[in-house]
Amino acid sequence: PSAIYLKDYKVPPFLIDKTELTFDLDEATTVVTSRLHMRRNPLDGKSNAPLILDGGEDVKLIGVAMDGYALPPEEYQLVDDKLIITATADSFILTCETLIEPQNNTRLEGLYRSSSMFCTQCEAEGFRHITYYLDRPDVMSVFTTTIIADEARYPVMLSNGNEIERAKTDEGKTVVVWHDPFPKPAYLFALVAGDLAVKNDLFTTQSGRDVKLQIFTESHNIDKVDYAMEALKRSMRWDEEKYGREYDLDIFMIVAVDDFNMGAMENKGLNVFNSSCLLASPKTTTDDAFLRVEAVVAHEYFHNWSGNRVTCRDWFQLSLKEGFTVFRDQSFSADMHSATVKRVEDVSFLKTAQFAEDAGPMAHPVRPSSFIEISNFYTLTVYEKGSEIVRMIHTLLGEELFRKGSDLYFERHDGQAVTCDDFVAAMQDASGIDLTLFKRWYSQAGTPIVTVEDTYLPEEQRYLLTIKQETPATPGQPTKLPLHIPIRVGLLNEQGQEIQAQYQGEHSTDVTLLLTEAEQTFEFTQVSSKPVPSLLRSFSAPVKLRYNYTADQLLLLMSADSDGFNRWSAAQQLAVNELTQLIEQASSGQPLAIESQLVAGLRSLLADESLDPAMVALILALPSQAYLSELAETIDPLAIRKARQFLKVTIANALSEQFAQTYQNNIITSDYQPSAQDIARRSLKSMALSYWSETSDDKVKAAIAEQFANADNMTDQFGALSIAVHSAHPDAASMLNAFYEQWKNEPLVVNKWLMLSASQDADDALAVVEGLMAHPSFDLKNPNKVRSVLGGFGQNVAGFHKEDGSGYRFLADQIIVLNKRNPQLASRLCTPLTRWKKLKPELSVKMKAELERILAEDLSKDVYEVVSKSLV
Ligand code: B3K
Ligand code: ZN
Repeated sequence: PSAIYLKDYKVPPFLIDKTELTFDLDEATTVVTSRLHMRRNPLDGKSNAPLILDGGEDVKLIGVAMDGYALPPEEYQLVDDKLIITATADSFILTCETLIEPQNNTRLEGLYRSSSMFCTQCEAEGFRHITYYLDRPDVMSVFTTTIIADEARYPVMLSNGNEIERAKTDEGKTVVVWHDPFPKPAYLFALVAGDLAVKNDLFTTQSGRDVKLQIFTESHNIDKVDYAMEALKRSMRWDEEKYGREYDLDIFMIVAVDDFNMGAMENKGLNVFNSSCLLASPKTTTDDAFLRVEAVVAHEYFHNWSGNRVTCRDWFQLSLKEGFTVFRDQSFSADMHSATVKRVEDVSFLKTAQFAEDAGPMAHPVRPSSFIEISNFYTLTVYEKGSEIVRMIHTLLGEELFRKGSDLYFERHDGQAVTCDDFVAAMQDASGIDLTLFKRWYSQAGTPIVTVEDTYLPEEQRYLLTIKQETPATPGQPTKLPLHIPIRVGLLNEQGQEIQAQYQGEHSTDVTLLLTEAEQTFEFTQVSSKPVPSLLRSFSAPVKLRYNYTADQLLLLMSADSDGFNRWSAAQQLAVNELTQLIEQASSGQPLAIESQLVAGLRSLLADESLDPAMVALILALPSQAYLSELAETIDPLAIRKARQFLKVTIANALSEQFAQTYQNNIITSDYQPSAQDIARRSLKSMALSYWSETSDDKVKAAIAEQFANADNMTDQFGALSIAVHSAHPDAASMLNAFYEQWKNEPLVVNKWLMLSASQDADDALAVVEGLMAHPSFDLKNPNKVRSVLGGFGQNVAGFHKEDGSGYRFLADQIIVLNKRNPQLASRLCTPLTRWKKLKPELSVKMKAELERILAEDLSKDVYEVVSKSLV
């Protein structure tokens, strides 16, 4: 397989003004007929370029005609899944008839079956598995879709836009015609047919238009869509208020499907969702999952403008729509709940997972310059770091100018397929702020390391911050240039009060320093006492900050910083410092011992009743195994686990009574609500229980069992179960069984059971996981199930990282099995193996050997790209 490059971009030689599709759906073969109204692209300039249409090995061509003339075989060629026609007029109608077999489509790209329905997934290049087409985002066309099916089995037949016709064929089949007036690329096409239940609602837009809202699911799930419907309406209102964006069609539909490769898809007017990101009910859904449903509904809805009305010119520009839309959904969730909590969660995820990606063999810029398989570039870098870039623009411009910039962007490019440069240009033109240097963030991979040193000059009352930046080399980018980095800073005195210093002639307690060079010194004046700097407030840039804080300074920031984010950040740093010592001890076989300063900080934290319980819970959460692995020079998984466990037990024993009390104080007696306040209290309650479970207090075992048995909601029930499993509660095994028996008819709950079961610490962990894959509830065709078991196993530190390499071998075996069946899923599963270079040598060689074994197989492009790049 070979790479394609951004620098080779050329405009399409042909355009498709109108696309008319007819699907004759059937269990055995589906016939797709397309009528494409095509013409040569005037911007291409060449008058004789051949017409080259994209197809797939699973698409069987029956016939092709031009302006009604059926082309004989010598007038076209089929080469490498492409249909090539050499002689064409300047404008013509191309008709193609193809046969596909959705029931055999295990890749879940193109048209496929999930349970008893037909559904589609076309982004990025799935449409070519339906029919021959110019399957690229800069070819935008007006679609009319005719669906023919047996109404008894497929009473619901949906596509993009509005339903314009419904009739019967002579054979008694039903024909439904949909028309979408907005030109769109093929990746936004969707079709769904099935026997589905629907929930209807209505939204009145700011200009007074009524939009019909519909959510479709299999009938047994229709009682779980109310929350998503409300979230949709909140999203629609928010986009009007925050961005001035109104919905544009008369109908907006969402369909839930069980077999789906990712979270959801923003097809125009017809979003298709993984049921795990749509269905929610108190008894079956945890708080986290409620919040995720709300965020994903919002994200897909927001794409209607950032993605659909203005789309990407080519797939290298993916972050144009994804980074911006993630920023939009993060801001929405922040407005709906607590902004600080949301920021901490997002940053914690970024620093754990995106930083690891950016430091590994698959590191790439937010706008990659090449790829082998685009599906591999739906990454944390494109999404999450992409969102951080938009957030930095927001920080540099301020709320008002940012809005002017987004207004200009939507107005200027409505109906177009554009680039990340176009986005930045609109922001720059609307604000007058020069973003030329800033654009390096799009093209340079790797996480910058920002090192801060300070000097206080008491006689002159001056305070100097010297800040250096350096970005480590990444694959293909050995040298790096300085970036434009906004660093929000506040200064605290030794009592923890904010210092009103002068910076550039102005008094402020919170300034944004603009770092643009490799090294710069920033000067504050009228600084009356030696400050403790609060650096990178709200995580104003996606960088690794280095400043030698003392434990006392961190304790001060943790208890007194006016920036809530930095209070969390200080606690994390303190915990990281202590864990680093412990990890070293564990790695070198010493007995573990620590004089923990963190304990004192956490004691006052638990005593402070003015704090948001959700923030207290976040501050109590020790840096994760994954985050500590990211920070480590060399990863010793078991040493990290041991160190975390040791610190957790130390804290638990020191504060045992406080945890017991905090647990009691946060029991909610009223009915379950997924509201910010209640979610916050449940999260603190669960955190307290988790610490408390590490003590020898004999009351805690009963508390866990009682919460498990009597919970009226999944958050509490599953919370108790997880704590029981991870603290080796004597009833853990019977609780796991009871949980399965109770929920075996709810696949999304069974997934949680699979994940937890796969993650449990046991001598025979691998056998347990193999057992799960043979369990009647498991299904290799269902990506959620595969991810639950293998994802759970990935968190099973002792099982996955077993010295004999059996954990790695097992994962590699699964990747090999899935490689051909579902390349996208298989490729995602490779991620843990791509970290082999950082593992301690004994494990590293074993992991590498598994990658080599995979590489020796006949691989899909997806898996080939990740595995071969990881071995370089
Ligand atoms: N745009 C889709 C992702 C499609 C992934 C294709 N491999 C979902 C989203 O980001 O909203
Ligand atoms: Zn998206």
